[in-house]
Amino acid sequence: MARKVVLASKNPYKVGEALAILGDIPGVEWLTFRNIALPEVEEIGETLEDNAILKATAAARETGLPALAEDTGLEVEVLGGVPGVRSARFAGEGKDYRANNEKLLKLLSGAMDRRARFRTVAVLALPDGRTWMAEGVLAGRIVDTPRGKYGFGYDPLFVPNGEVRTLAEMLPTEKNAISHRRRALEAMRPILLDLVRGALD
Ligand code: ITT
Repeated sequence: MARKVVLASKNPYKVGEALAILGDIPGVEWLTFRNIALPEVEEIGETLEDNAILKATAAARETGLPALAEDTGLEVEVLGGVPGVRSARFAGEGKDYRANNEKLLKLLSGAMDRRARFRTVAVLALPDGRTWMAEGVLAGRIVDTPRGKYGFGYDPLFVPNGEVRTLAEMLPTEKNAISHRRRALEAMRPILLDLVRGALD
């Protein structure tokens, strides 16, 4: 019988990417916000690590099932790591991607140093309180004007190192092959395989 694992994110873009990355694990039945009620979690942590733990442990506790959550931030070098843990509400509450991008471009106008990185911290939590954590980083730079129609959030502004296209100009399969999210979630694969074969019971 397949093991149910909760994907504890309310962001449909993130859920789509996570399923494209980990959806192939045999023996795991993923439950998402579409078919299970997720707890309201205030993301009050000061770090991505804190918020990922808050989301995963709350979901595992409330559902009684293993839960995987992640928190992601865009860390801009010249801004000292901002927006970082505040990436979702950079321009205020409401997660308006366009307003966030405009605010970032304004802060960076005239800046020569455009280096930035996406950082994802993933946490798998079991209902008994055990947790596992992994990080994934994608380094790149911020362009002057948004480009591309794929992805979400800051993707139209971010060009990974070694690329000329923004993440939003890359096909979803191309983004998912190299992304911060892929790197963090892929590190969870061995633990999920252990879970499926009963090694964590
Ligand atoms: P959950 O907490 O429910 O998972 P969320 O959207 O609140 O969803 P985060 O707290 O991790 O997720 O917010 C991170 C924000 O950073 C998100 O709203 C986007 O603006 C941005 N972001 C995250 N991953 C991204 C990616 O792969 N590409 C571009 N922007 C991203």
